[in-house]
Amino acid sequence: MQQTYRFLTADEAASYVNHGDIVGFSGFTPAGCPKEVPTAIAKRAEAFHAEGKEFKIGMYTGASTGDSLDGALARANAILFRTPYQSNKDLRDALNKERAPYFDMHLSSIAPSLRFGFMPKPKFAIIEVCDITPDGELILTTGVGISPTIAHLADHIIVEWNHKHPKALRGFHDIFEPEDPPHRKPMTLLKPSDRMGNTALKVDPSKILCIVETYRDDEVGGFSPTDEVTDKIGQNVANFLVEEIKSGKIPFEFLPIQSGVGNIANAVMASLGTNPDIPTFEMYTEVIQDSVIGLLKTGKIRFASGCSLTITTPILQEIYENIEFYRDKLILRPQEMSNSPELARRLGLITINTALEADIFGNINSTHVMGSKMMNGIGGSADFTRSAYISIFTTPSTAKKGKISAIVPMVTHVDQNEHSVNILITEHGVADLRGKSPIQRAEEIIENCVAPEYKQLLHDYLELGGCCHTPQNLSACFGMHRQFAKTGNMLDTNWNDYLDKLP
Ligand code: 0RQ
Repeated sequence: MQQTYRFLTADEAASYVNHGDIVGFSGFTPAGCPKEVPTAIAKRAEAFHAEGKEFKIGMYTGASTGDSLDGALARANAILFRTPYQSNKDLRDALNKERAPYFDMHLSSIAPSLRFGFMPKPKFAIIEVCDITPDGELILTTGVGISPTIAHLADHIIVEWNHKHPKALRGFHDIFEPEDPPHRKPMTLLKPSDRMGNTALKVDPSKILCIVETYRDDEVGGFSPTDEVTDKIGQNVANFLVEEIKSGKIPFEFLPIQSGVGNIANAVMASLGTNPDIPTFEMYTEVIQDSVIGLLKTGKIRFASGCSLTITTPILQEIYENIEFYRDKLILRPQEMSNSPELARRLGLITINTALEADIFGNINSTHVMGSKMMNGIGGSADFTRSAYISIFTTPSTAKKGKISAIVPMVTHVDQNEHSVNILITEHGVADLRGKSPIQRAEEIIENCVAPEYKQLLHDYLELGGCCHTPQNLSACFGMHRQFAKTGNMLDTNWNDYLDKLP
């Protein structure tokens, strides 16, 4: 079917969205997210609120988004609910103050949960494209996210045609949506560069409500320069992998790498890139950051499969100027594929993600500061960790100028548990948790990963006389956190203050 589309302004498109509507947004991280219509919806919400009327929408995204989406809607107090990962300061503030009900989900689970009817289906899908055909072929931009599923489930599709992205992006995507059980077939990829889907997202053109044209950069922030700590963490990761190859635990031809987001992840990739003993490699990951592009250019990375090009504007511009160089080196897929546990296990991924805190027994908290305050969300870390060939977590050994130890007796929130975490790495060294009992893991972590000034405190904790296989002391296990709340410094902890005074 050939369709003649209506071109509207962002405000005109937003006028179709009403209080209580549920909206799915394209993209993954700020890459590939719509920018004009979400801001116009936020303006509409503010106008309704000024008249004393309610206006809030339910929001599904791929992961975090840009400020003109999450930031604008959070500031407008226009969020009925929001899932999954987020990293916008104003949204974080809103959800921690309970102004924006938020639930955190594994990124691979959003699209199937919508199809299964576990969550209400979206009425609108707002999708950024770099091209569209009259028969409903959408060429996505830098992030795929949950676009295939929201486009297929929504009643109406609003297209943001962003001319900043070249039409030549056609060919960089591998768009596939699996059948649901009991009709599910295997995802057939055997290596990161295999394909199984289409280059375009095919939708029913009669569902396209309108097109809003724009010319806007992705809102990807820059990275802090690496510092002594992140450099050391990166080197420790690289050296660990080199030793694993030498010992034959990782095959000599190496395995695909998954790496999370943020400053530490960027530093880890830089170290893998410069270590001469790390062979050339491929990535099967969710977020392709600036550092990966540098390594594609040097040839250290041969191929990168991801869900998004979360790339700063100057580097993205450079990609677009040399787009043919990247055509056989990059691929973007829906997060149901990029984060598929089935594929992570089959491809044998080495997964590298970041913790806010870890405990001495190997449990990881990546999301909740002091057990309560949501940072960003679990993202794809568990999609990969549980199915990895080797799962690695990295963290600086301390935070807040040494007043917080990132390694504590018991994490205040569990995102990954001791059964899934193989390796913990800080700037001080590597704890190999494989094949060790809880007490052996605790000794390995304290010896190799904990900051020197916290070692005795944690050794003493192990001696407190907690019972049994995992010797937690239930009176004292949060003593370091409670001490931070009291004096602002975990180093002041005296275990005697936290033991029950039993008769
Ligand atoms: O706060 O900026 O106020 O100083 O936490 O810490 O060191 O800048 O770390 O940018 O690499 O982010 C886990 C949040 C790390 C991220 C997390 C404070 C610290 C600082 C941030 P300030 P850094 P990064 C990929 C896969 C989710 C799981 C994952 C993340 C701020 O990597 O969201 O990997 N991961 N998913 O001072 C209190 C502690 C602390 C602490 C650090 N123990 N207690 N505050 N901080 N440790 C994501 C996707 O799937 C899209």
